[in-house]
Amino acid sequence: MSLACSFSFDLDGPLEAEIIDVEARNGWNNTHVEVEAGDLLTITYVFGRWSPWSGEVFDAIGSGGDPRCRCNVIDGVSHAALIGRIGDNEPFLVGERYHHSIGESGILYLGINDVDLNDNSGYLQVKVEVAEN
Ligand SMILES: [Ca+2]
Repeated sequence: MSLACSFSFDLDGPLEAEIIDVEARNGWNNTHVEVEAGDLLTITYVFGRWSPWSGEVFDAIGSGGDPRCRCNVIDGVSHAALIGRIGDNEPFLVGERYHHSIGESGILYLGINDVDLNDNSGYLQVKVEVAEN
């Protein structure tokens, strides 16, 4: 029996991967990851808990609750969920995993779906991977 030893990984381009802490108190955390339109962006929740108010903690899915609450950055999305934004473009839900080809170029920001940051605490650790097209 012989094993073929010529693996050929035909990736579309270099893969950049970073582990980033997203602080609940910071609003939009600058990941310093720059993406370009057409890149395949993958954001994966690794671990951590954060709190949008004292007394309760959540992960990247957030608290659920009333999605129409005025406390949210993105209406209709779980309060305290992990959200993202590229440059000054419209924010989007990340949750536990985001995996899409993106249509915008700029710096990636990550944050909590919460407009009142003063009573927040904790952080989530996430993995950000960018595959260039
Ligand atoms: Ca809050």
